[in-house]
Amino acid sequence: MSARPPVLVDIKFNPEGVARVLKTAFADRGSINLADPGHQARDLRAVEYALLWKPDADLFARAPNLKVIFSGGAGVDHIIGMAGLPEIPIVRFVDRSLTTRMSEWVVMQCLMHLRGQYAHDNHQRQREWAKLIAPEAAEVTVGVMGLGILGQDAVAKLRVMGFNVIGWSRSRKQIDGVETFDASELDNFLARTDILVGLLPLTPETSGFYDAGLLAKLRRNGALGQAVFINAGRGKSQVEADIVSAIRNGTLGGASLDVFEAEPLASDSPLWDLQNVFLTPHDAAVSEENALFRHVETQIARFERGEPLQFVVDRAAGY
Ligand code: NDP
Ligand code: OXD
Repeated sequence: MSARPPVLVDIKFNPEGVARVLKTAFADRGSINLADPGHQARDLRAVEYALLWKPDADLFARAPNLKVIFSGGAGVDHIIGMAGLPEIPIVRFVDRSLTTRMSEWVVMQCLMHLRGQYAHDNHQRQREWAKLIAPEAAEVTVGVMGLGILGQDAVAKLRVMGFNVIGWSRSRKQIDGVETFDASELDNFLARTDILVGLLPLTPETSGFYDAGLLAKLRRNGALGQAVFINAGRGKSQVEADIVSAIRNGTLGGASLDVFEAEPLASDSPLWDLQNVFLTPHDAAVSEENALFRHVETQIARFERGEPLQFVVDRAAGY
């Protein structure tokens, strides 16, 4: 039996972690890691499987015989639209560890806004003993946009904390105890939402979506007395100039952003200095390498046994 071609890995994150875990991954076929200078000039023509995160622009020209593309993350906007993208399945990363991490981040941000954590941090720096009386979670409605793998898990965990949770997605979902809205009911959904949580993929429809017009439709007379915007989907879905204005003019009382129009966020962005705004560097839910490579191994094994791949992207929808 001829040797199996190695798996091509072109991942632009955590190069040390990727190199370390690759030593033991894909034991039956090996790998070509394009982050390794010794591999960069390798002939990729025989390669059948590629695991990619923000791949080089010429990758598909160099690897013309791919059978399946694996995304190094849950999102695929870094691949969709690339020149020369072949008409083959694209499998995104879906994994318990990633989902759990995202829900931890979402619940933490909602609780920080609920409990006035920004004000508490300031008081601590000033050595001030200042009690804050927060509403109960049940008095606050969190509206989750995107009810996919991540959105549905976040909804469940926000409910455990006692929040009133509602959800919005392209097609309506049935979730016990949660009022759901479809794409045509956007304004109703926004008018009921005190804290908006964005967990949408980046597609042509969601590009520049969180703008001044949308933020102005959020409820501002709820228990928090202000609307809050939280986004961990994709930064290009938000108009940062509008978020800055909305915070400054009181349309928003606070925000939490993990993703940005351009990453890393420029050091002169006004976002860094805004009151009641929490920023994290796109690490709400990182792809852990062991889990990622295991997932790719599992999917390759399924594919080679003739079973359907899981988590295949709908190319027409773009996610
Ligand atoms: P899924 O594909 O499982 O879910 C996407 C959800 O968004 C679906 O409910 C879908 O609706 C909805 N949606 C898509 N387009 C629209 C639209 N135009 N209008 C209304 N709803 C829409 O994705 P995941 O939950 O796994 O991940 C979501 C995103 O989170 C990723 O694409 C990625 O961008 C981001 N992400 C960010 C990370 C971070 O660390 N910050 C980590 C991982 C992911 P429907 O159900 O009807 O199809
Ligand atoms: C992802 C991400 O899409 O990390 O997985 O943003």
